[in-house]
Amino acid sequence: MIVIHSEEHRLQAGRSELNDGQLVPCYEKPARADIVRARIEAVGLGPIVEPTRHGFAPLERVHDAGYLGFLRTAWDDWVTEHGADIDALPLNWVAPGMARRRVPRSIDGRLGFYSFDAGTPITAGTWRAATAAADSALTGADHLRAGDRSAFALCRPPGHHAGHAFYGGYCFLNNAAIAAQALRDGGATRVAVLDVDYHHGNGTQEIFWERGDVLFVSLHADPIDEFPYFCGHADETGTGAGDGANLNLTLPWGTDWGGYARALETAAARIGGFGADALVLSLGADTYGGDPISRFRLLSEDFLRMGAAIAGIGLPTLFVMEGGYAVDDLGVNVANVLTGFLD
Ligand code: SP5
Ligand code: ZN
Repeated sequence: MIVIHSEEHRLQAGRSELNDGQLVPCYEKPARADIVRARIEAVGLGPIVEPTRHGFAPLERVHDAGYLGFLRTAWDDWVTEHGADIDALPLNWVAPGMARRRVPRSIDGRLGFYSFDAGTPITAGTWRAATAAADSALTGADHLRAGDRSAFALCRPPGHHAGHAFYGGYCFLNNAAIAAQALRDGGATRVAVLDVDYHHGNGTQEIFWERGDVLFVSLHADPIDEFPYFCGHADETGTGAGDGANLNLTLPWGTDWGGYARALETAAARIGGFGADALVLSLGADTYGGDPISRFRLLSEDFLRMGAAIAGIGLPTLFVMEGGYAVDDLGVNVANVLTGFLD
């Protein structure tokens, strides 16, 4: 399996995120991608190549032009206002009933306008790291279009919480959605996205909410208890042309492989009935029992079973890296999914 990865990921190295009422060191850090890459090399999964640059156009197929413009200059605008010694974090958001008609001029106002949490710092290298990750996903999509059965985009920062015009959840550009759209634009009639990250892929859901040509299926911790809290419920099924093309399979805290495997069978059956030409797999390994911010109980060996179950869907598959914060075990867990898929 070809692996696409850029060293530019390390340009995103935020200092702190707001968690439990305090600023704590970012869970989403460069060591995550380094350990995954090291394990992939150790098991000889396949060649590791640099992404090719795809430019702005495929980003604009998924994201709002104003949002992309904001993201590109946000750090410089922040530095002008606050200096370069502090990462950019938002401090206020709109509530229901408050007007949201105009984009603020102030960088603080725009950070709040385009975000949904205080866990996702913008730094000097955020734009370059995020675009390199999107280019990795797009390069993976190119390989599927050329006939590969699978590819792994080792993206960092992750993407599935980023929507058409918002960032959050450590995500800025929705790498999986950008790749899924590129597959459609490259000739695939229907594309399925399966999201196995512990957290609901709210950005991907939002982007394809009214689309009948892209099926979104997500297995995640029930948002009644867990981030991102405000969406990901089972009764969210899409609207308009997308009515019925969104499936949320919510699972309780404490879920182990038994409960997870049953939901994965349901997901596979739905994808099988959709008639997709390709599958984009949002691969978070924060379902692991050792994850510091999550509450499922998968074991490292369960990720082999997960990979085999994904292979059973029988579609050309682009894996796109999302979350997973138990850094020491992340390489093994991610590589297990990929080797489980190939075996
Ligand atoms: C890509 C991805 O996995 N993003 C996840 C973002 C989650 N951010 C919020 C984490 C809140 C964790 N709270 C845990 C409290 C432990 N005491
Ligand atoms: Zn996650």
